[in-house]
Amino acid sequence: MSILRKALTTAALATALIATGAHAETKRIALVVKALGIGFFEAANKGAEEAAKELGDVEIIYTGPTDTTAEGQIEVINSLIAQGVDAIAVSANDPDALVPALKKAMDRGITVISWDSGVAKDGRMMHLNPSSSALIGNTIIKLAADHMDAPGDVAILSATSTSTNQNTWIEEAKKVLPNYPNVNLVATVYGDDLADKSYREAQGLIQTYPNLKAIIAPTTVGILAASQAVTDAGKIGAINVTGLGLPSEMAGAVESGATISFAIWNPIDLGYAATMLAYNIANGAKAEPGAEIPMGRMGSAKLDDNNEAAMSDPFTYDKSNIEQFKSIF
Ligand code: RAM
Repeated sequence: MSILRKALTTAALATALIATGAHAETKRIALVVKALGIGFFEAANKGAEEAAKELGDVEIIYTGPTDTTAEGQIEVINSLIAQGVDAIAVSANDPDALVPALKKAMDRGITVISWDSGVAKDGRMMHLNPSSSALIGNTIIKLAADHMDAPGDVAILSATSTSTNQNTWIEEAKKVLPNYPNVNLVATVYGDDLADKSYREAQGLIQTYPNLKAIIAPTTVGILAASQAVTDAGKIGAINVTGLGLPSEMAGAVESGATISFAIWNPIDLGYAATMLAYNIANGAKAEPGAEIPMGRMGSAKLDDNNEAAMSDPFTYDKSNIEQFKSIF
């Protein structure tokens, strides 16, 4: 080929790429969250954007329904399929209800993973847990027990009744109850990760159980609402609110004493890791038992027999360290 011909061919190719927007190589990864407006997921999105910046050829589509329903997520997923995104990384409001829509996505060649709150095996290629579920279950009970010097009533304020992650953690928490004789679990109620419903459910617990010593909310929305309800009821010091929260949202509750301590993993890291996994699988990494899929600065995810992996351990926050973390997430 003459030099002139080659130059022309290259120019023609460049023109063609510009004509298609030169986006042929860019991966569009949708981060589908339980609902918009939840600080935990906004922090995860920061991590997803960080991963996209590092990778250079990724566009993040941060999306989800306005409330925490499976129906809302199915609509979102169908629209992502219509848009022809490259990957969907979902935190599910229900383990089973999303499966048909996600199967359809996979049939069309879209990479599908779940993270945070899982989808049943048939509906995703892999699932990224934030930590070991057994460890989280034990942690939330221990957080309550550590501040009880006598037996007392304890209640759980969860997210939705179909939420995969909270249901798994509660199941694990119940298994370790015999190790914590002071914890008398009296009820589990659901605030649906809505601030007002969670607040009302916490108020209901305070009224129904006069000997309540702790409320465990394994949800960032629930723990914040419960600490507010305990504060408004004048019960600081009598009822300790604990569970999983964000330092940025819980600093006031720790300061007032409504919450002595709580735990969480880094949600920015979780969004970052989920994005890295979706990207690598979309680019050909095989999600199969035993595989180790890279997650950038978070190391790699080693898949178990269910194609699941865990990111890192939760960390406990209290008066001694919350100031340091409240500006981060
Ligand atoms: C809420 C959501 C999320 C959960 C955290 C702890 O933000 O329910 O799924 O992981 O709490």
